Amino acid sequence: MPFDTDGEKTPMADDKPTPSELAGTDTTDRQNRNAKTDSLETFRSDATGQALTSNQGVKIADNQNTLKAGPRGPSLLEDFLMREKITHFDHERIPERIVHARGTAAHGVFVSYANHSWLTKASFLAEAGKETPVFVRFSTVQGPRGSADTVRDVRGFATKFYTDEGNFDLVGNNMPVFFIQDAIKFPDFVHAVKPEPHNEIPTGATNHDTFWDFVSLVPESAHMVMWAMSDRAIPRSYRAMEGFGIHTFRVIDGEGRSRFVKFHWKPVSGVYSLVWDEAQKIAGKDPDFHRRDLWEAIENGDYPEYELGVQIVEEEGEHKFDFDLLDPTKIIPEELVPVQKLGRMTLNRNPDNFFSETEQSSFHPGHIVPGIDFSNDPLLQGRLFSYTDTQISRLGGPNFHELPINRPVAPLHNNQRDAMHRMTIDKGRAAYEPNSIDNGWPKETPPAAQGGGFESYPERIEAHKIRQRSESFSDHFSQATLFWNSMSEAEKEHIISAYAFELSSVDRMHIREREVYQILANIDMTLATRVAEKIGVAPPAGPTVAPRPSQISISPALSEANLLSGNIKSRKVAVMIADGSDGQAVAALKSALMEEGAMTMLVGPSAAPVRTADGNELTPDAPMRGKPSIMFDAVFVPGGADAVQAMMGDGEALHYLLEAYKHLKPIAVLGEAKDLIIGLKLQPDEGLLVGSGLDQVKADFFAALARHRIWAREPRAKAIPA
Ligand code: HDE
Repeated sequence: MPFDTDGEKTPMADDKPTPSELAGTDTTDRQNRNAKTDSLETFRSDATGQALTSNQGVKIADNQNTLKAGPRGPSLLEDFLMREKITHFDHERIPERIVHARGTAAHGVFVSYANHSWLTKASFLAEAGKETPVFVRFSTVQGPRGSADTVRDVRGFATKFYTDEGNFDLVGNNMPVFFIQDAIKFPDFVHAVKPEPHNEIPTGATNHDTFWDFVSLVPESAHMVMWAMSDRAIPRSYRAMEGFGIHTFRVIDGEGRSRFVKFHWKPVSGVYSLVWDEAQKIAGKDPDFHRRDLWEAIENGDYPEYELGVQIVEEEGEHKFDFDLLDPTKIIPEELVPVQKLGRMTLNRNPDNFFSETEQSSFHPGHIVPGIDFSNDPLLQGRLFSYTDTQISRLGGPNFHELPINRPVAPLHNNQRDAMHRMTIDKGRAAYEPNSIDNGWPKETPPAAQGGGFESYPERIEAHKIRQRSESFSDHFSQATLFWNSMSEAEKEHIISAYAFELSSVDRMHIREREVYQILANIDMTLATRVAEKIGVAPPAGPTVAPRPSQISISPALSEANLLSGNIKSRKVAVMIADGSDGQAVAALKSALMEEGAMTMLVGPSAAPVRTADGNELTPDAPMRGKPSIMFDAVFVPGGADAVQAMMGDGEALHYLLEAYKHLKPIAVLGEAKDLIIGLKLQPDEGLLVGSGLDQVKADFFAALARHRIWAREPRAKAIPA
C-alpha cells in the first residue's frame, strides 16, 4: 500500500469514485451536441475511476517518490516514470500566436435563415434551418497570451464553420477596416505595435513611441486608428461587439455568377462598450473579464448570438463607389448598401480543454468552400500565405489539420503523407494521382451547382507585373472623417480623450506633432485642435490634404448610440447588501430582472451571510472588494436603516457607489439608501433613481439599463474623485 510523505493512504485505482467525486468531474455529457462536438468524443478522455498510468499505459504505484539508491541516496537514471513525466512537462509550452495570442473560444451552431442559393452555392447557406457546427475564437491582438482582456485594442473574431463541404473560416475582427493596404507592410506594422524591443513595454497597449511613429508616417492607417481610439476598442463583452470579414470577398451561385460581398456579424444583444477608466481598472481586478463573461454566459444557458449578414455588390457595380472595393481601409457605408441577414450563430458550449481546443485551433482566411472566393484585395492575398506558414511553426509541422479541433466534419482524403505527428493511418499503396494500383482513388470531383469540387472564379486578368499601389487607394482621410462625423457627442469626447491619453505617453515631441499636423488635421480640425491642446502641441494651421467629395457625410450605422438592442437581456446588476437590508426588495428586484433575462449578484461587506431587516439570512455572491462595481452594468441599494447606516461609515461601500456613478451607470436606491446619495452629494438624474419602493423606480431603472450609460451625466461625473 503506497503512502505519501504524511503517511496518509493514497487512494487506489480500484477504489470506486464517490458520488460527490463524480458530481465534481467535468462533463463529457454536456448538452448541445452537434456533428463536430460528437466527432471530438473519440478524442476526449475522462480519468474518473481510472488508474494513473504512464504514457505507455503502465499502472503507476507511487507518484510521490523518485526511484533512489536508499531513502537519502541519489536518484536513479533508470526511473523511466520520473523521466517520462518531467520530459513531457519540459515541453508543455508551444509558441504563442505572433498576433492574437490572447484569446478564448466556444462551440456553437450556425442556422441558415433561408435557401440563399440565388447568392452562393455554399451548402451551409442552401436551406432554411440548415445547421452547421461552428467554433469561434475571440482575441485581442497586441498582448501576449497572459495579458488582460480589457485593453484598448482590436478584437479578433474568427469563426470556423464545419460545413458538409469542408471548413470555411471567416477570420475577422470587430472593426471593419485595417491599418494597412498591402500585406507586405504587416511585419512593419506588427513590429511597431508590439512592445518596444529594448524593454518590452507596453503590454497590450498602444501608448508608445513606435506605434505612433509608424501610424503617423502611414496615413492609410488613419481610418483604422480612429476606430482603435473609439469605444469599439473597449467592448463590454464579446457578445456586445460586431464582427467583420473586412475584405471584399466573392460569392458564386450555381450558374457561376459572381458577386462581391462584405461579411458582417451583428450581435443580437447590441453593441456597447466599457468606459476607459473602467477598462483600465478591470484589467487589474479581473484580467479575464471577457473570457469569464463568455464562459459564464454559456454555462448559465444565456447563449451569445450573432446574425451573419452580407453587403452585396453586383459585378457591374464594382466601380460605383468613391473608394475602391479592394481597399481594406474602407467600409461600404451601410446606408449605401444595407446588410442582408443570412443566418444566426449561437454559441452554446464551452470547450472541455483550453489547450486542445482553443489554443490548438488554427484559422485561415484561405479556408473557403465552393460558392465563396477571394477578391484581389492585396491585404487578403498576403494573408492567404501567412496563416498556414505561421501555424507550421506554432504547431510543429504541417499535420495540424489532423488535430481534433481543426478536422473538418466533411470526409478528407488526398495523397499528402507523412511529416511530424502524423495521426491518420492511410491505407492503400498509391499515394499519387493518377494511379492504377488503387484504381485511381481518391478521385477529383468536377465542379457542380451542388456537391461539386472547388473551382476558382475565372476572373479575367490582363496586366503588367509591377510593384505599385493603385491610384484608387490614395484617399486616406474621407472615411476617417465620415467615422468622426457619425459619432455622438459622447463618442467624440471619448475619441479626443483616447488620442490625448495615448499621445501623452509618446516621448518624442516630433511624433506627437506629426500625428496632429499630418493626420488628425486632415480628419477634422476640431479633433486635431482639441487633442493638440491636451498634449502640449501648438494648434494645427489647417489640413495639409484637400478634402475629397464623399458620397455620404454621416453613417448612423457607425455609432454605438444607434446599435443598442433596446432590451436588458444579459445585463448584470450588483445589489449591495449588509445586516439590516430590506430582503423583500432584493427578492423583488431579482425576479423582475430575471423576467427580462438580466441577472443580479449580491455583494456584501464580506462573503459571510447577512441578516435582513425581517430576520432572514442572505448570502452574498461575493464581497464588494471581490466584485467591484466596474464588473456590473448597474447598482441597486435596497432600503434598511441599519444597513444604510453601516454603509455610510464604510469607505468601500461609498467608493462602490461613487465609482458606479463616475462610470455613468444606472443606480437605484430605495428607502433609507437615499441618505447615501445625499451624503455623497450626488444629484439624481435619469439614471440615478431614488424611490421608496421598487415599483416607483423599476421602469426608469430598466430603461436606463437598456441605454447602458447615462451620457448626460458625464460632465458632472468628471468631478467625482473615484
Ligand atoms: Fe491576421 N494573422 N494577419 N488579420 N488574424 C494571424 O495567424 C496576418 C489581418 C486575424 O483566433 C496569424 O494563426 C497578416 C486582418 C485573426 O487563431 C498570422 C495580415 C484581419 C487572427 C496573421 C493580417 C486579421 C489572426 C497569427 C496582413 C481581420 C487570430 C496566428 C496581411 C480581417 C485567429 C495565426 C485565431 C491571426 C497574419 C491581417 C484577423 C500571423 C499577414 C486584416 C482574428 O498568420
